Amino acid sequence: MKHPALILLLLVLSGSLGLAKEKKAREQSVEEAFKALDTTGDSLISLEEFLVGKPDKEKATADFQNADADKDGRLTLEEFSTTPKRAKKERKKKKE
Ligand SMILES: [Ca+2]
Repeated sequence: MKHPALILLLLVLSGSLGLAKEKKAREQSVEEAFKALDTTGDSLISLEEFLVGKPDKEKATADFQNADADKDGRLTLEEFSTTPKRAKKERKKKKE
């Protein structure tokens, strides 16, 4: 005999576990994308590395320059992973 309440609880629990996993997976995939781009393995992405496999070099160069917060011509994992947030903020600023 099954207990509906228990099943519901299990569903809720597995749902929130799934969300936590998803968040972790997202963080991991950013790190993985970073590592995939970092062909020299120095934990920095140069513009040259960043452009590998990007069909639109002009747009990719602009993205790179947006992400390069300290303008040293290389992206750290931090700069790389915070890019979407900052880009969103800048778009908002332009609208105002
Ligand atoms: Ca930089």
